[in-house]
Amino acid sequence: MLELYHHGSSACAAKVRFALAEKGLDWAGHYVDILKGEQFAADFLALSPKAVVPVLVHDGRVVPESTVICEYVEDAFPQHPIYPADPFERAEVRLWTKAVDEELHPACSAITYVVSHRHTILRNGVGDFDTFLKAGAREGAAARTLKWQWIQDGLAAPGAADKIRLYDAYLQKMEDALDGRDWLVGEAFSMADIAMAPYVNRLSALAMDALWTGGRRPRVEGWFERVRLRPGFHSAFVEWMPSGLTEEMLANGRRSWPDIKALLGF
Ligand SMILES: N[C@@H](CCC(=O)N[C@@H](CS)C(=O)NCC(=O)O)C(=O)O
Repeated sequence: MLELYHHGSSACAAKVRFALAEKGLDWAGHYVDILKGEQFAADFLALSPKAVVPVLVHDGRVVPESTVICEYVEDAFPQHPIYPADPFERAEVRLWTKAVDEELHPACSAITYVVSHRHTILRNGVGDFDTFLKAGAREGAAARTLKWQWIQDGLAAPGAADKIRLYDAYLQKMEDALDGRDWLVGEAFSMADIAMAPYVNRLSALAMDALWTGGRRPRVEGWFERVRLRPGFHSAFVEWMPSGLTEEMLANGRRSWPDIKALLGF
């Protein structure tokens, strides 16, 4: 029995849902509303001391961290492989997943919070700084302080603009990698595409498709169209979005677009 603790708009949770769908695996969900602070409930913190989704529980055994979860399900359930057989291509896939974990995901958190989630969280109630810090104490004070600044100050928060420039640089890295090929690694769809899909989809969810459409990054545009046609895309990315949040993120994204465009210089 596979159980997934997840949230509808979480990029790392969507990555795991996409991997599970592509591998044809069934799972039972436990929905953790991270925009309402449910990640700080004692029973969830016992599974996820950093207070983040996703967490997989397989027959009672706990596997945190989205990339580790995807590697685990590939090892535990070899059917419909999402990692290539060739060792060099496997290394190439891991370079993408490592980049996501180390750089792109933190950049995605920044843009998502400063453009949209801050408005939702402020409306849901964030309390004062001390309460906010204490709620996520296990996550580390530095990460919590950064989130507080994104929520309070938006795009003016320290380092937020740099993270958005880094995000844009990753789209260019994809454009370069897709030269002469349909997928990011080798000839076939793989975990590299699964790992990057939530981050392109996030920009689309924030109405920022112009970062690759209109001739700006045509290979990324074609890639995203192919990704959207994958059998697992709808269940991973669309079905779980909380009602109202899709529209809210689009509206917030459209409002911030002039600032993002100016920041990226186009
Ligand atoms: N490295 C972790 C990152 C997990 C993470 O940042 N999860 C976010 C959603 S994408 C979360 O649960 N945030 C809750 C919060 O920040 O309070 C992974 O890949 O699983």
